[in-house]
Amino acid sequence: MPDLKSLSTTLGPVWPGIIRRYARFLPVTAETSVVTLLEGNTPLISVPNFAAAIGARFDLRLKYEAMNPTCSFKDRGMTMAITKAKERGAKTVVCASTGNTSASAAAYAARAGLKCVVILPQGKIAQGKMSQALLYGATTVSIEGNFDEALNIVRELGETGLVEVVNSVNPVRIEGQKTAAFEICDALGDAPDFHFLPVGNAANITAYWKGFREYADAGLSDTLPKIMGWQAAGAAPLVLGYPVTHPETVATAIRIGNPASWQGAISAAKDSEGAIRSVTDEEILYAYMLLARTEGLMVEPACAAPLAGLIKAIAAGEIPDGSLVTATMTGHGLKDPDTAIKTAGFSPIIVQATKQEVMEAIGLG
Ligand code: AN7
Repeated sequence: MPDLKSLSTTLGPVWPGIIRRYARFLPVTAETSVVTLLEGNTPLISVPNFAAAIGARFDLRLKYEAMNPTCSFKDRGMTMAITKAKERGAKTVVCASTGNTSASAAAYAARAGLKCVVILPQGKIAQGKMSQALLYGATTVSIEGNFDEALNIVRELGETGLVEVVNSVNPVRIEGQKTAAFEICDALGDAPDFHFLPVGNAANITAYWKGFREYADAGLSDTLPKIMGWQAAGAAPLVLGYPVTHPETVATAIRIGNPASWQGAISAAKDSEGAIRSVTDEEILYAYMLLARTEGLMVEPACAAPLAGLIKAIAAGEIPDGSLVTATMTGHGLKDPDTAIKTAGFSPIIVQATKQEVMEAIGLG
């Protein structure tokens, strides 16, 4: 039996958060006062049951970003954005959001002692995300409009010079988010053959491609993956080639009609020899439930877009046998309990508090 001291040695040093871990790739110095909730270091989970269920003859691993402090990948960008906002002496940060950016901004602003304002599309924010913004204490404004309109207002607020914008139009957000690609390479010893992810405002696909390239340039990985981005069919401007005025999808996280990082997304797909495509809400919800029921992994609907995309890519014969495929699960399923309950398709069985009634209800009576 190892004693406690050698056990803690085996476990290695405490994870310091993404800025300290990957400082050499980020716009920080030794003097930077880092605002962190120890985000990053999320698991890369093998999903053999799901892979078998969709007929995959390759190794599939999910980067489970739900394990970040606010339960989405946004924390990687937000530790950077809030660190830099504080460094510059900002007092107030502001963002537009489909829910996860606002949850993350509100949390990191609370941590940093900054005021946070979030602008949200009314009625289109999943309940878990709304609960986060409110409990972290952000000034929360719902507009009678969509995300794209909220982002336009935020850009205008930024031009007043009175507030610091922490949407991904702030380039340090993408710097933080690229660290997820570093972690995938660290876990695998190289880049995967394909990387699948959902696409909304298109910062994350831009960030992953930047991260994979920087790691290869630094000699820390040998290959580059094909980047496969997936939009919801009702909100697929990058697939259509023009902005969508009234985006609609059950995956409210990616209900975005005019992505800010449009060009970054197109370059990622083109330069990596990947693609950006779309899947229907029906396909999204099928993959969402299949992952939960085959692997016990709960993700939010947006994450199921790349999973549904994978099913399509398999059908099209696009993934060679024996490939190594990764996909980002950007946010936790608990963010959107309403869609989970609706999609599950059944309700609890209500019975009297007796053994007999319970036995009957579960088919043993
Ligand atoms: C779970 O929170 O845009 O393509 O305002 O929450 O980088 O926008 C969220 C986006 C994917 C898309 N998955 O990433 C916001 C917001 C989840 C998300 C995306 C989002 P981007």
